[in-house]
Amino acid sequence: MRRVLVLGVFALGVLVLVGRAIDLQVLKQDFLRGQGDARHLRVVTMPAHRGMITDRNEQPLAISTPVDSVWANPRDLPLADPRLPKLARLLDLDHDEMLRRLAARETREFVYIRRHIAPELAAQVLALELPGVALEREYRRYYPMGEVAAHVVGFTNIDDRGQEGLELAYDEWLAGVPGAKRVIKDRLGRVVETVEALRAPRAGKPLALSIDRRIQYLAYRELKQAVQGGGARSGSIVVMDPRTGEVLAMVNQPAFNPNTRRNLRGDLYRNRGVTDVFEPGSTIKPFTVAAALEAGRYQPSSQIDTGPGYLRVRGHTVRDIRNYGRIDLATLMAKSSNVGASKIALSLEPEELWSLYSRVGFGRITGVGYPGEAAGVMSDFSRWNEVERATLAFGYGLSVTPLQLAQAYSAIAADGMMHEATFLRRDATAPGQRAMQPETARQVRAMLEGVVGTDGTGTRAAVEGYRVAGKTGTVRKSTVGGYVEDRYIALFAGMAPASNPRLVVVVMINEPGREEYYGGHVAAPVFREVMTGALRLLNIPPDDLPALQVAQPASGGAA
Ligand code: 59J
Repeated sequence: MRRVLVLGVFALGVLVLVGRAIDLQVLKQDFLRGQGDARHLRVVTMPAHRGMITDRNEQPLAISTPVDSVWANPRDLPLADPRLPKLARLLDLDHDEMLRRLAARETREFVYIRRHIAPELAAQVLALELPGVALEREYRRYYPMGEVAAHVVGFTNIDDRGQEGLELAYDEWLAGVPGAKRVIKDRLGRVVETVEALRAPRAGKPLALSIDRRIQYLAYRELKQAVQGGGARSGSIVVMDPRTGEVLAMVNQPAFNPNTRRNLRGDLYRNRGVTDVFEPGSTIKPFTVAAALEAGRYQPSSQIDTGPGYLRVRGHTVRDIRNYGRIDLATLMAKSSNVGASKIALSLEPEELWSLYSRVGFGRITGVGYPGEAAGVMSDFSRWNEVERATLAFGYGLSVTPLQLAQAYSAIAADGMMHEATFLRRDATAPGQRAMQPETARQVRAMLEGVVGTDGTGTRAAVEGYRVAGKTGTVRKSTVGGYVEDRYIALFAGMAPASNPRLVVVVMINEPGREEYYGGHVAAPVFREVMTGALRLLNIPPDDLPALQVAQPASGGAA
């Protein structure tokens, strides 16, 4: 009985509410609307200016410029108004289509007709004096470097919110907070008077990136030429300051223009430098050798017998392209002996190798704060069998991003200190973490100079006047069925000036053309061009003056 009573009271309440709603929405609608028209008191939002993104020297990479958006209150706009076709023509819209949109939203009070038009055009729209048609001030994002910095910077959507890249990662910082004011509008929807400012817009903050736009452009140009000119599938370049971890340039191919985006596909706008992983192959050998030196059981002069050019490990064969016989660690590096690297790894405790790889950042994200960053894969040493220990030593069975590789090479460049990678300008030098002993880093660096020397695999990476240390890699790509014969990744990772490295450059070319696919042939020359230009742009003094003096008489004529 009690339940029936309670339900009855509820039902009555609902009935009353429904009745009131009908009363307001249907019966008194005209009255209320009339009241609204008479006062036309409205709260409008004031967009906040989105912070500018600049390179490290305050050069603009993303700027917000004021634009106008045309909107209508369909309740105030008679669709038969003879000025509507004119409006459609002005805004380059299909007249019938525009009417359909308005008719479909006739009960709303706010419908965009066309967004982001130039102020001059907006003035012509206003001059039509169409009832219920008004303008709204908005900001449009413009990217002065276009394609060149597109992957790093990312982009916003039409509502000025970050969608990709750093625009997304730092959206809150950049966006600011929109303001609000109470205004009186006339019948045309124009603001006649501001009654009160409820909240001033708080402008977004500017963001200074670590990128140097000159080096960014240089890397872009060289990569585009290498990938498009060489018929490669894709590619990435990372330029890093090893003393701070700052990314000075990051470019990818294919690319896209963030100012004219249409039918954007993920494979165009993906920032491969941080999202795509690959097996590092021989570019990992410096870290295998570093682990050996750190273990205390090897010296740079230690001899390793790589004969007869292959090594059988539990039914698996590790191969070199030639039989190098007994060689020291420098020769192992210069010739890139897989057998030598495997023998070293098998003589170490698995944890010793894992620990060094881990200290230089493999298997975990860099912390650069980029959306979608990949961590790569490195399994725990407790599960490594002998075959894995051997192949991990020359870069198979783990995966890395180009950014991780640059960060790891930076540890060799910075005498063993590793600084977390960043896309933001670092005004004070971060302390960094020790990845290896200073002596180890210097010894490995000396060996890497041999790679670029006359008998190494990386001679095409040499830069006149500078000592260059680096490593080539030619990696067969793996598929579900195993490693394939005809698809490769060509790599070069290196640093200069080797006596006191200021720059680390990683070049990754994915699936180069059929004829030329070795890292030493495809990636090393790109490294040389980028490194040469960047050293010059940063006024970094040469450290190989004897070579410079020999070169001068030849180019300068009689001395
Ligand atoms: C190679 C591999 C695949 C994976 C071999 C490249 C292995 C291997 C199973 C044959 C091309 C090729 C785990 S070679 O990077 O040794 O950069 O200038 O892809 O060996 O065992 O036709 N690099 N590359 N190996 N796999 N598995 C050399 C070397 C390297 C060079 C040249 C020639 C390979 C000097 C690679 C370079 O250092």
